[in-house]
Amino acid sequence: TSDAKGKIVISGKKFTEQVILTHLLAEYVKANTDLDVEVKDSLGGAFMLQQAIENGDVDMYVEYTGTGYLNILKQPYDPKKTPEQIYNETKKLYKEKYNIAWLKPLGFNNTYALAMRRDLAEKLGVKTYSDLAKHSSSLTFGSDAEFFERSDGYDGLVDAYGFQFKKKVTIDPDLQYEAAKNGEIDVITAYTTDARIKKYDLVVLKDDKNYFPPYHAVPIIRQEVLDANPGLEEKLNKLANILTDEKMMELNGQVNLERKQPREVAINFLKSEGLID
Ligand code: PBE
Repeated sequence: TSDAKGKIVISGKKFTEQVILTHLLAEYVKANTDLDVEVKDSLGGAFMLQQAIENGDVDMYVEYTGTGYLNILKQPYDPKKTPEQIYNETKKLYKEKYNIAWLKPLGFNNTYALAMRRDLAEKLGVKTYSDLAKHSSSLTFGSDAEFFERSDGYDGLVDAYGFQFKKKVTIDPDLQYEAAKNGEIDVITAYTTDARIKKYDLVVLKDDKNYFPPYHAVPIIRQEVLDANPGLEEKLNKLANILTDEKMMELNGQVNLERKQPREVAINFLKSEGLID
């Protein structure tokens, strides 16, 4: 019936930051709208989320600009483009192709970064990806399964820098920092908002050929849901710029280092920002 409460399904990918953001969106929508919120956290990777939002199993989740641009839209990356250009083009193409709206960015950039133990990096004198290429044949490389499949992933990276790693390892993205610290893997694809980089004293190397694009986090939502709920877009856009790289890293650390629950971290953050009571 027309007076039935509308429903919204909020989802996210399967790593700590995404679980926090899933709950952040869900708690914000619960507190600020009449919608019934269903949470489907840790659904999978970018391709699975895209499929789910395209067929309407999911209404909203947080995607990253470079991920949408290169992997979903299959656009070629030109490092001369600014983060704003990448955002604007991604937003436009998603609307045209999928009728999915990109809202305002949350304010942080979570890029991949090759990282290694400080003692190893110093011993080899490695500061940049080009330095790393000279030593790659004696080093092991680890990343999550998705990275080996992505357009901005392993194959392109190896082409760009001429890496010849001794061995490739697939590992859960939330376990790679520990594996690097313990010496099980030499080089990992760290996510730059992960608090374990600092905690474990890993060195982030410089992507001196600008292989990786910007990855600004942005809530994306089916346009039909916005059309059915006047005022929703404006409310969701109050989340614009509520985070920074540092703040997101701190929230990730509350889960990964202090063992807090992602939902509790999201709720406390929204309260501290005055976005929920
Ligand atoms: N990222 C870096 C990836 C994972 C870490 C945010 C660009 C992504 O989910 O697309």
